Amino acid sequence: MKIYFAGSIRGGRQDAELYLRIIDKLQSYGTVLTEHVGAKTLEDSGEKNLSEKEIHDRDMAWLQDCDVLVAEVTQPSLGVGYEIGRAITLNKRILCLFRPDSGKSLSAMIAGADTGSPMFVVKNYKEEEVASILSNFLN
Ligand code: 6K6
Repeated sequence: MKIYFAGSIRGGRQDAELYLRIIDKLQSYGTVLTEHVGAKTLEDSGEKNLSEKEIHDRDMAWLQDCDVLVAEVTQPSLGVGYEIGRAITLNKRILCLFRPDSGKSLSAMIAGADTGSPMFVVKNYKEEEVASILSNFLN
């Protein structure tokens, strides 16, 4: 299975270590195309020499190629919202993970897109629930 993981980059890196832990769990289900989203520093990601167009075009190619999109949506990010919208149009299965304990409110455009279909699932979660949520969604 090819998994596209989306998480905030320019929207703010507060949750980067959590992204790494989620990516680590996702790797037991298949290939995570976007490991760099959990990178500790931009230098670690090895991406600093790519132009913005190269990043956009490569990420869109990966999005087309993936089987599922898993997005951590607690830290608001224009890029993650854009990826979710594009993935809906591409008919990809999508799991959005949101932590209510953060005190943030999820955009109605994401929360309201969950109509009960297995193609688009929004889960309010605590970190200890990640393993079982991923297992339910990916198995
Ligand atoms: C730095 C660190 C990791 O990557 C970089 C270089 N920039 C990007 N590289 C790859 N994907 C990116 C980059 N910037 C944004 N994205 C994509 O948009 C990712 O797939 C994220 O899910 C999403 C983050 O968007 P912003 O608006 O928070 O940056």
